[in-house]
Amino acid sequence: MRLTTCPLDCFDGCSIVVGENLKLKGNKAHPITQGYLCHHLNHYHQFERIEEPRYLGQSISMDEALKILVEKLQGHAPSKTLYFKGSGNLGVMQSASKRFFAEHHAILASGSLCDEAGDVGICEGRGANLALSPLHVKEAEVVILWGRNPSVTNSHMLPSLKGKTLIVIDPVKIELANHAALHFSIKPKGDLFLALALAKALLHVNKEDKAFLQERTLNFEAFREFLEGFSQEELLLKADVSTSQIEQFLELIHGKKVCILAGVGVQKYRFGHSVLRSIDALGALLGLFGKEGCGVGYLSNSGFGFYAPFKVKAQTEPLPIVDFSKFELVFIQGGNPLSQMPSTLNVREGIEKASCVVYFGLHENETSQKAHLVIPACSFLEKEDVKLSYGHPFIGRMPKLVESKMGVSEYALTQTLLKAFGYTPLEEEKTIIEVVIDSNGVQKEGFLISKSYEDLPYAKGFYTPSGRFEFLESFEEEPLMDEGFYLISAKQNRSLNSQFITDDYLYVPKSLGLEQEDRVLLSSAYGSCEYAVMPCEELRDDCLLLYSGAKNGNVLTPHLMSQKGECAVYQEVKVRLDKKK
Ligand SMILES: Nc1nc2c(c(=O)[nH]1)N[C@H]1C(S)=C(S)[C@@H](COP(=O)(O)OP(=O)(O)OC[C@H]3O[C@@H](n4cnc5c(=O)[nH]c(N)nc54)[C@H](O)[C@@H]3O)O[C@H]1N2
Ligand SMILES: Nc1nc2c(c(=O)[nH]1)N[C@H]1C(S)=C(S)[C@@H](COP(=O)(O)OP(=O)(O)OC[C@H]3O[C@@H](n4cnc5c(=O)[nH]c(N)nc54)[C@H](O)[C@@H]3O)O[C@H]1N2
Ligand code: SF4
Ligand SMILES: [Mo]
Repeated sequence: MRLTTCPLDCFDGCSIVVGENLKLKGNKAHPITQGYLCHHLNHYHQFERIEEPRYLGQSISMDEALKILVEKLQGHAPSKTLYFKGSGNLGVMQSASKRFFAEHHAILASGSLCDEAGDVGICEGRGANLALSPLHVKEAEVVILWGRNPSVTNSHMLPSLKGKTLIVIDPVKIELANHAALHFSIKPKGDLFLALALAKALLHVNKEDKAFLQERTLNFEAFREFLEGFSQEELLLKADVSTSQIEQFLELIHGKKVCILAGVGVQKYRFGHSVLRSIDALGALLGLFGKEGCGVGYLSNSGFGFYAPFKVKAQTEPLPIVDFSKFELVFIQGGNPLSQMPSTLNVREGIEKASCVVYFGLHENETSQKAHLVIPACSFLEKEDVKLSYGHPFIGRMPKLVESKMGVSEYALTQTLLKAFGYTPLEEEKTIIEVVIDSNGVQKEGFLISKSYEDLPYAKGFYTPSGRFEFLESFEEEPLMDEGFYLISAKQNRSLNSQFITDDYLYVPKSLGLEQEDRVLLSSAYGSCEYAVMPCEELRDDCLLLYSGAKNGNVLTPHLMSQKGECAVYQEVKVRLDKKK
């Protein structure tokens, strides 16, 4: 039996049995995968790959492509060369190429389009961001889905939600809201205020976990004073939640084992780090950390505790707002910035100014279409790698199972560049992988897991300098001034961001009276664009929704990044809608 691991950007890090003709099946023996995969991997071989390298639209050989890449790197100053990596494949070896670009003194795009703002907030309070795996959540009695949509983004969590009391906090009535005991149809960007309102209400009825606060937190009294600075009315108004809903919430969780599962939805705003910190503060008041069946989980730091073989020192530019026009040579690996970065018009203008754009990826997309040099990558079945998951502690080996007929691996491309420039070559790839695994891996019940999870997360202490949980004591609010609708961006079942099958509709509330396929013009401070409409009942009246990966999904999103974490802030914007005649 040949085993590998799904490379995609997903909580589940599925273990895969590879059969004849590379047929992919979920590993039945794996505690998380439980024998099933999702749409992306079930149909993996149906999606067309880039089969040939090309330069200026002409097919060329791989040798020629790599030769041109070397010439371009020699012909442009390192300070005018940008390295940009997306999240098409989350294997550890994907970052090998960073080693070359750092040694070459090129500029590296840093930060993320994804979860970094929230990660900073969690690290401020807990010192490290550990996962709550489905095996942990299974022991809970109440699960709060806070801006996270497991039926789409984390399907291997679903078995652990069966029979639990669910509370959903989401401006969209997601599928699981139909099975929830309570759904806060929260106003977008209202989460920090809701978390503070719940904290105030909990203290008011004297239901906080006093022993936990005394023994395991640093600055509870300062947090209590900070809370006193807000009126409950004001907080509830900002979240658009009623007092009776708050009472219902407290009743549902009272005396129960509670897991809060937070997603990226809550932190697509400038103060995203503070939002996660406020949710964590509620978790700490309830004493949820370090206990069976309890906790607060987010997208964790998958590499926590492991040796990072490609950690480099380099000059950086923040990725979400990087100005491509400042560069002559742009190297893009495993990403599709022309679809996925915020503020597409800005991105397009910048990319069009660069004299050479290199796209190194698996599939054709908006970015490959604009690239001068296109280099096909190996798929995950065609190269050596290892996956550390952001949703559970299992380590997933990814051995090379077949020779590639068309692509080059990130490792091989990097070795070629290092050699051409006379830099020190990388160690053997299998050696690098074993060193990473050995640095923090341990066998448990027949599976390799991260040592950081031998005990329950945070059971032995927090990773802060004080060893205790640290509450937030301030935040900087930046209200959305513009009139108009909130524009929600969420994930969709059949796409993985812009990969696979995207859904291009603009979802609008039924109350607008629009019909399916009606055309509307949306405008924001960052651009305007026409969309075909799909009315839907699941949206608040003040919200519109475009799925991640939708055609023109980022024309209206802001050219901004989070206060901390160099993270994109897709929802820090309001948009105007005009019906086309
Ligand atoms: N099928 C599929 N799975 C995926 C992905 C995919 O594209 N497709 N992408 C992967 C990636 S890259 C990531 S980062 C994860 C993300 O996983 P999730 O965090 O689950 O993903 P999202 O759909 O972005 O956001 C979750 C929810 O947040 C809600 N939301 C939006 N704004 C707010 C708000 O202001 N407050 C609250 N409370 N909720 C809000 C949205 O309506 C949505 O239901 O999923 C991964 N898994
Ligand atoms: N409007 C809006 N925009 C968003 C989001 C949103 O919710 N709304 N979500 C954001 C989030 S959370 C994320 S994570 C980003 C993701 O944004 P990107 O990182 O750009 O992700 P994808 O669109 O999946 O594109 C990944 C590319 O990687 C390539 N690829 C796949 N496997 C490999 C490989 O093994 N090697 C190489 N070299 N290439 C490979 C594929 O061809 C694909 O084109 O999008 C962000 N953009
Ligand atoms: S659920 Fe996630 S990890 Fe599992 S096969 Fe699908 S994309 Fe891969
Ligand atoms: Mo993401």
